[in-house]
Amino acid sequence: MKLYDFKMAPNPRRVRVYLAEKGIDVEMVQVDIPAGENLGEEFRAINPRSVLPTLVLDDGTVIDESVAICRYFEELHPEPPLMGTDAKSRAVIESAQRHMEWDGLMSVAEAFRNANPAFDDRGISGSTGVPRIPDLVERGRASTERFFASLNDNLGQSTYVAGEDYSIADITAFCVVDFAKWIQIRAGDQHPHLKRWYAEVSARPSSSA
Ligand SMILES: N[C@@H](CCC(=O)N[C@@H](CS)C(=O)NCC(=O)O)C(=O)O
Repeated sequence: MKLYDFKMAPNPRRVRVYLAEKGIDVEMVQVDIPAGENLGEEFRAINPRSVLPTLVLDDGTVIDESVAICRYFEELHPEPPLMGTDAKSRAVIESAQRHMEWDGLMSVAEAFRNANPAFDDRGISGSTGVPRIPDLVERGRASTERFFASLNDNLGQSTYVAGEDYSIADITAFCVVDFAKWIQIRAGDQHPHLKRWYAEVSARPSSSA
């Protein structure tokens, strides 16, 4: 089994943090996104979508969505549970994790990619042919600010993003909050609950994965 990874990118980081929380070791192969290695022939033969992370199982099966990769390991290594333990907790955690992804990760990515000339012909991750739209930068920044406010409210109601237990929703949120530093958006005094939570999750050993 091999996990194609890129240390600097937020989606691969979600999977690395998840694996660290579980104590699972997987062989990793670095694919340099800024250098365009994910767009080269060699990686495209493995994954024509050109995205990371990509997990390749020993039988050749390719899984290239972060949460699907985590789901695969969750089934094989249920302890400690990071995706819920029964119908209700699984649904609540999945819902919260999607909020972190759609409202948070996509917003930061929109502001980051559309501001960066390196992505001129790669406005959306994956292969080329999708123009960057600089006008979307402000929209991405506004929706990131909205996300920070709503995450702060969420964390005013519960210890963790999806309730009283640490879960994959916290992993996505943590990676989003760090990714937002790339667009110079950080938690401030108006986000006391977010700051309390961030201090705790960033002290976990998995945060350096
Ligand atoms: N929905 C995918 C998104 C994967 C994704 O967009 N990965 C980025 C890195 S964070 C990527 O591979 N980008 C390649 C590129 O921009 O060329 C997931 O959750 O894993």
